[in-house]
Amino acid sequence: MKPLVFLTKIGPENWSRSGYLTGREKAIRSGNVNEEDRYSWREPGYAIKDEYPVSMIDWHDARAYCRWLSKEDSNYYRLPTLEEWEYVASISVPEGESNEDFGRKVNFADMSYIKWLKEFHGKTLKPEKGWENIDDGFAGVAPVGSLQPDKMGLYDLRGNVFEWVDGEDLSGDSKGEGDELERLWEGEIVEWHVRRPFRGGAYCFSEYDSKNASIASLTGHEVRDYVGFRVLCEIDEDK
Ligand SMILES: [Ca+2]
Repeated sequence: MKPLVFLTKIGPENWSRSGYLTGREKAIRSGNVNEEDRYSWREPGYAIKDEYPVSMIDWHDARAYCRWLSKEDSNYYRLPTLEEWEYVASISVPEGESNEDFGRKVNFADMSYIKWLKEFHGKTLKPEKGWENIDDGFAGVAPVGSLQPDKMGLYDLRGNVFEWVDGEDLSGDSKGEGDELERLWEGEIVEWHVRRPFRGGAYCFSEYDSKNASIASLTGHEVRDYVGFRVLCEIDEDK
């Protein structure tokens, strides 16, 4: 079996090197989007920095990036499977860890976010008991590597932005809205209606989601400003 390495979350600089036009960008260029769909990875709704994790990338975009990267390099890159991601996540947070230690590693909707929500949106969100003093200083997305690594040495596996994983979300009604036809998209057949999973929590979700590495899903062409991805490298030792 080839050694597998979880790489860090992909950032805008990595992404832009691929020269790949995302599904959302194509839709914007065609002029066929609603006002609320005008956001893309270049303008997710906040000013991006190279150190941020990229977001507003759909599941098929993320896979296309992996294919591009595999051609650029002697190793093979892909999204982690759900099982691989779960296995790593199960080791990454030690049992009995204090809220303070967890807060040093994970960017979730802690006090920074709660204060920002109050100041800019007038919304009151009460922290859960025991989490009132947890504040990483990031109300929104944090540069990758700002916080401490987990037990596996990984940054942001939980929190900051969710991560796409390979597979289907079979937990509920797997039929999403939208085009149900299969289409050829960037070299692969796409079933648009199949819901694709992402995991791990995000800067705007509670500590519960990051603690539990929550799973959610979107259809393969949907994007969110709190969903990004990391790639898994299969190292070819023969090369
Ligand atoms: Ca935060």
